[in-house]
Amino acid sequence: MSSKHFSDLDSSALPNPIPTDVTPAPFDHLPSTTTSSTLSESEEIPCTSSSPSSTPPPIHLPLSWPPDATLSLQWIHHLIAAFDWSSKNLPPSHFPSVLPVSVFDTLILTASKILHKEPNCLKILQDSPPSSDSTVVVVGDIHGQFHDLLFLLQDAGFPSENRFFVFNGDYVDRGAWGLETFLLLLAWKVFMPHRVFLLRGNHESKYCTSVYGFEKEVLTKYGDRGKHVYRKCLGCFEGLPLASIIAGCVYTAHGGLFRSVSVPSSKRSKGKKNRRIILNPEAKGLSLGSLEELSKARRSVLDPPWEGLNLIPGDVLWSDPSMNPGLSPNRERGIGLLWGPDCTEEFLKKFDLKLIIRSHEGPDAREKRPGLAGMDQGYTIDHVVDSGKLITLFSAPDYPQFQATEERYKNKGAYIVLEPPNFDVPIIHSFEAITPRPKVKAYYDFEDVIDSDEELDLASMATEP
Ligand SMILES: [Mn+2]
Repeated sequence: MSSKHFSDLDSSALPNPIPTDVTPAPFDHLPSTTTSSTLSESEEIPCTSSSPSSTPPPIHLPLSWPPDATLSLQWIHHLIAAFDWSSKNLPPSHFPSVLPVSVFDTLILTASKILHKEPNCLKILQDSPPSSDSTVVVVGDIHGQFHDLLFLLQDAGFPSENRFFVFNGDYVDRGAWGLETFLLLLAWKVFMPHRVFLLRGNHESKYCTSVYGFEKEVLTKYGDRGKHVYRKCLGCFEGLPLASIIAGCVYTAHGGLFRSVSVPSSKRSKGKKNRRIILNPEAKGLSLGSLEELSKARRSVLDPPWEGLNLIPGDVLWSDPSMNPGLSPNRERGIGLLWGPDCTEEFLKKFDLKLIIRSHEGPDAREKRPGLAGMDQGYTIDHVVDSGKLITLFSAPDYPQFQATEERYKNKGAYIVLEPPNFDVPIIHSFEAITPRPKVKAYYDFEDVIDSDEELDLASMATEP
């Protein structure tokens, strides 16, 4: 395969001068500090960034798959530098000159094979005792804000033997670099499949990506091959696991808790091998689902259903916490549940957990949730109960990228670090958005599309093939 230095590219096609000697600096414009805090200490402690990783060598474009078919840290450095550079210097339609369809195909196929084999609920650091210096970084919604993700990775430190990452979904939509974001995370998954874990968000679906920009982004970036690329992305979304349990004590999922879809059958068949499961999908008699039920749910669906028998994936991806007790249908969203502090306590206690980390609500959503805190610091502590806590974590600062009003939320993003020995005291790092953000056009009509994901158009989902 032929490869070029940046300087070999056809400069007439490019809006900005081509750098001649490209030693990319993917982490320019970094804010100088972040803040971190633990739940037990309310004062803010300056967070020292880990030292920058070794400077990558000059990049050759287009990128090619490694000849020995094994991804390396250097390849990921190249991918980061190439995406960062192209996002600032190339029109979106030139994306195949950075990552050809053939390389995309190999990356997504390799990642999909790994992801599809993973269980619905990943057990992280559970089977073997973690080494004393293992940490886990948990990340919330990113929504195509690629440069903010680069900052987060630099600030938290890259995934490594001792640094696990759990991403809580919503990689794409709204922001202009969902493809770069998702592909970078897939590359990390392929490179370190037992250290990097990618959970599904509600936006990793056909419905959301057709409304909030990712489909159009892919069609714009890959032109006549765009439909093929989009289809492959949807197939990969279907394979993403739904939840994780970290060190036996922290449950993470994009939306959160979920209903039980089965009730124990009558005494007659109790204890028998052929014990029957009676499905109970009706809203009446809603009860909290178990981890066993979660493990049995069928997650390979383009749009998790809001009715019928397979409700657990939709709940896990779409539900929200509430200050009102009990479980109830999530009428604002049209899918999923609302659950109260009593449900958080029941879930934590039943499964011997200390913490729930969920995402899914940004500053726009929180504006409409009286009783729940705003998202200006990138996280909120929603429930504090006897057995532990429920935290909402949102990692897209200055969100959404495109807004119809001058006034912005100016929210920080945040990520959480869990440390040994117990992994149950979250250390929260809040960070500012990268400025300036490269100027690009939105891939959806952000002036018309509603702010948060409320009022899901169920009718249009129902007609999807
Ligand atoms: Mn979401």
